Amino acid sequence: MGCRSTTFAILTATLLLAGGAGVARAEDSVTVELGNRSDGSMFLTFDHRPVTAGKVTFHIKNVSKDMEHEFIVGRTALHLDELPLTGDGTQIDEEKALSEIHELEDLAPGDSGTLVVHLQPGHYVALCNLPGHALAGMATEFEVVPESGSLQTGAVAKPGTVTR
Ligand SMILES: [Cu+2]
Repeated sequence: MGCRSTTFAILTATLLLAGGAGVARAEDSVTVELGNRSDGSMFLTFDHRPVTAGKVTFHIKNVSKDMEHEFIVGRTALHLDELPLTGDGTQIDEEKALSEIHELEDLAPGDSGTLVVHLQPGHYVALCNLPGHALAGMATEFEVVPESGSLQTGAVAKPGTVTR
């Protein structure tokens, strides 16, 4: 009996330590490129995925020479091809499609910007929602996963879904 309660006490202490460290350390940084090509196609790329939950800094560069873009991140249970469109069919209906929306608007050609957010584990999309841009390729989906080694459960990452 005495032995069991000692084991329990050690386990509890370990859980507390791991939890505390996870909260303090979780930090990820994602480099994002926004752009468009001469054939009319457009892109929004991440340098890595999945993204680690916690504080996430997006370093966003509009590499276009001739077009303004924007960067929007939102949480959704839907995949890219399931996102509802606005009435005229040129934009994602952000209000209907996304929750926890963060955005960096009005990035002129060649400009860079930073967006710092706190993300919970889950499924997210990132897009440029200027008319026609998401449908031309400026949308991607990604998973936010608990920090490896953390003891959070219940948000198991799905296999990475990569759309570029
Ligand atoms: Cu755009």
